[in-house]
Amino acid sequence: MKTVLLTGAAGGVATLIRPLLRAEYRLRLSDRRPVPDPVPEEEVMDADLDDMEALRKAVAGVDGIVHLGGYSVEADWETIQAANIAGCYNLFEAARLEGVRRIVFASSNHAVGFYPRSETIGVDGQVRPDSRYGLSKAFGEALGALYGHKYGAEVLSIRIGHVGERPVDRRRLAIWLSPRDLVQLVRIGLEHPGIRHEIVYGMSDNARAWWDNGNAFRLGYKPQDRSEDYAEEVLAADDGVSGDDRVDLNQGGPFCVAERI
Ligand code: 15L
Repeated sequence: MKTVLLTGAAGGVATLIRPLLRAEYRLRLSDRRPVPDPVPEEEVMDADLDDMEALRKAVAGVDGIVHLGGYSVEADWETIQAANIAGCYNLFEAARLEGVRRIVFASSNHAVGFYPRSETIGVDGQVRPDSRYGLSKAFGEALGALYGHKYGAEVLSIRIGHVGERPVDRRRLAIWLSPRDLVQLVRIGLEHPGIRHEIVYGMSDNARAWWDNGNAFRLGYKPQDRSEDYAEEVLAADDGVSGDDRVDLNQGGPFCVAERI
């Protein structure tokens, strides 16, 4: 069994996928916060993303890293800069110094949130961040490209939509990602041979999608879950109208106007 470091292990996304991942991988969990309910097969190693020494220890000896750590919504620059810019750099650098090549980076749809919902986008266009948070995710993707092409890392950046057991509102019908579909993408990132840096969209089989996920399909992704199965219920509960076109017409939704979320 390969050993995989999961950063941000105390967060919501990690908590949803840990039970599925540990069926396939020996997990090492790190976070600055206490990790809830570790099981005996999971190894917990506290590591703050600003502590290189702790990060190198957390990274040493693993076969791959799933980097979910950092700040996961919009915030002031100091917070984003420390957690998602410097923190992400430190993680990639610790991996390089410890000889760990495989990194799955949790990017976000907010790296491209200012594309209109009327447009279907792939992964080759310009980034169009909708927030400081989205900007930091674009930075993380660029780090993946740098470390892949310059230092021989093998990086998959997943532009995650919204991970949950089910889509929770109209916008999320387009961008929902089930936990087991995320695990499938993570597996591709950890196992697919011959990648340098690839970007895919983290979404399930969503009929209302704004993203062309051809690159994920090329790498073997076959999503198992469909947001349309929940559409009737979701649409009845949410008309998707906030009254602000920047929110309602852009892919990033509320991140397009928020200073903090
Ligand atoms: C994200 O990137 C956030 O981490 C998550 O909390 C959701 O808000 C999601 O985007 C979204 O766009 O719904």
